[in-house]
Amino acid sequence: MGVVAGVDMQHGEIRREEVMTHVMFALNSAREGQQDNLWFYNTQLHASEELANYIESHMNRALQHGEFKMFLQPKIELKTGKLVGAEALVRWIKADGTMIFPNQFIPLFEQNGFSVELDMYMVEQVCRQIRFWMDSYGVSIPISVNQSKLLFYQDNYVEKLCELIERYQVPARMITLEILEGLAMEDARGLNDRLLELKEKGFRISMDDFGSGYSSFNTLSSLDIDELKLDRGFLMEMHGSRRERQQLILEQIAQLAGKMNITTVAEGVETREDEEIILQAGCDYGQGYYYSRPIDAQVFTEIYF
Ligand code: G
Ligand code: MN
Repeated sequence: MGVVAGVDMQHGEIRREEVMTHVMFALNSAREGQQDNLWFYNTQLHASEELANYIESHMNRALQHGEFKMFLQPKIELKTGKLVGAEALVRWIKADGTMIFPNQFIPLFEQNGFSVELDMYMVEQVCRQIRFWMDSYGVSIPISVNQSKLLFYQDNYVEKLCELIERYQVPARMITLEILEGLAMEDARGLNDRLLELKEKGFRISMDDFGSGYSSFNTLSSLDIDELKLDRGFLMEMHGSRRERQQLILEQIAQLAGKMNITTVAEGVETREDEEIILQAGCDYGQGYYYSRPIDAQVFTEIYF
């Protein structure tokens, strides 16, 4: 099948070299996208390529210069309304104050392997924060941190984590490691061995975004996890004719988890009605905009400590 590339001239005066760049770009895109053999250069396509280039050529420097900031989002106990923990979420804030969104850089970092470094950096920030709270207020709350599946293929992963909690003198039980259930599909037994090792050291394990992809109850039976985070999709589907069924499913999952000594956290609680739904369903904790957006760690401290 032939490839036809064209240049959309609507963007005004384009110099000749630029036209060539755009044609080459359109050709490349056409070759990459098998399904579509007619491609026009468009500015959006170019912009996303440029952003990807920027991200990959600046990520190391950004890490060194502290441009990756830890934001915290509270986790609330539904029965009491009390703060019981927080989730650490990374934000890339450039020197000029503008932000690059996680959905723009995380997928790239998963591809180029940078997630390994960034995630360990975040664990370190979490340790620092817990230490700071303990020193300044005599109390602390546990923090959850997202862990890329790439980490589980690193031989020294557990050692590195232990080194960090040792350095900051933070009890392992104050740290919850959030993993995605997709990991279990690849090698459930290998993964569970790792999880058991981590649990033996005292870390808590949480399964993130449960119910979002090809979830399977097998993961629940084969993995020794402490917490289930129910994907916000559950709450998003909670309307109209689907509502009763969704409510039933949520209830059953919460009940099953409870019987397995697994706590449940509902994600994406945005309204009072959402909270009512998850409380009815028997979930233990809630997280979402209804309580707070992820906020700068310092602001979080001012509000909650
Ligand atoms: O995959 P994980 O659950 O770790 O991702 C959390 C993401 O969801 C964060 O980027 C956070 O900003 C976002 N988030 C947190 N609470 C809410 C919410 O109530 N509604 C929506 N739409 N997004 C949320
Ligand atoms: Mn998470």
